[in-house]
Amino acid sequence: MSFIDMFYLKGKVALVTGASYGIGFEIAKALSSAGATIVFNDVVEENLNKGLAAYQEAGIKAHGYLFDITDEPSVIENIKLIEKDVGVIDILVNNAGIIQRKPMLETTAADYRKIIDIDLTGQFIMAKAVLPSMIAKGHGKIINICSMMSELGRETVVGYASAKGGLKMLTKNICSEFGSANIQCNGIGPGYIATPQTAPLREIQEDGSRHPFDQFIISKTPASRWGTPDDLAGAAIFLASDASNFVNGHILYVDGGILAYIGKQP
Ligand code: NAP
Ligand code: GCO
Repeated sequence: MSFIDMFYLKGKVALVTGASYGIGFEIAKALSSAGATIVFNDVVEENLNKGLAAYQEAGIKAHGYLFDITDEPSVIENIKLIEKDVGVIDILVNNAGIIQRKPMLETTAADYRKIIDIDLTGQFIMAKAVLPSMIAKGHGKIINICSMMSELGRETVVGYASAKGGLKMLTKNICSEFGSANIQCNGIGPGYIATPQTAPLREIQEDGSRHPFDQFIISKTPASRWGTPDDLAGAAIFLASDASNFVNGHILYVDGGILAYIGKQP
């Protein structure tokens, strides 16, 4: 297989969830640059429309669908629509997700259930919805967007870390159950990436100084910088392409070295 053929996604349909902006949008752009047809969803119509405009501005004819990844009947209905409108999904990127930052003792069971529902159960629902057609087609790629919190805990993100830890094991389980059907299910574990989700952690303080957490992440990252969503492009193309056909159940951390590093001495 030539180098180009190994990474080329022409003829492949990629569904990236929650990809109107942020990490999902950049991953979708990357897969499009490798030749894939892009489908994405959002749960807020206004954001879906903004996403469609952003893809158009980037020269990408993306197909947008409005549905909540936690609503299984709606997911099933929309996957059928996508298969009719665009084609069978070859690549699923489970990107959609939320975070809630609150001390555990202030986190209600309802708070916790909501995070688990969106950041873990939603990914299960999406994978279950696309797997039958992937199996029938004889191949498929599922990429779950994990996190530093798939490996590490930290105060105030108990629900998120529980979900992302579970997402690592969902990835390994899909690998185990469907590897024989030529389905590869892997994860991307981004480090700290500058997106709307982490904007509160990077706010400039009243005295003009950087947010304490911002300074903390800089000290914990060998690359001494936050990641940007396009830092994830290469990993996404690799895990979506034939170049990774013998990679399965793996979480590829794209974190600037955070997980390898004890942190800069204060
Ligand atoms: P983001 O900017 O908050 O974007 C999240 C996207 O998910 C939004 O488009 C949002 O749509 C969508 N979404 C939320 N709930 C949904 C639902 N129930 N159904 C469908 N779509 C839904 O987040 P991000 O920073 O790009 O992160 C994307 C993924 O990477 C998340 O899974 C996150 O946990 C993970 N991650 C982020 C970082 C980081 O540092 N930023 C690092 C590691 C992992 P609306 O805005 O319309 O609600
Ligand atoms: C937080 C951040 C992180 C990032 C990401 C790191 O509050 O700690 O939001 O959780 O989103 O998951 O990999």
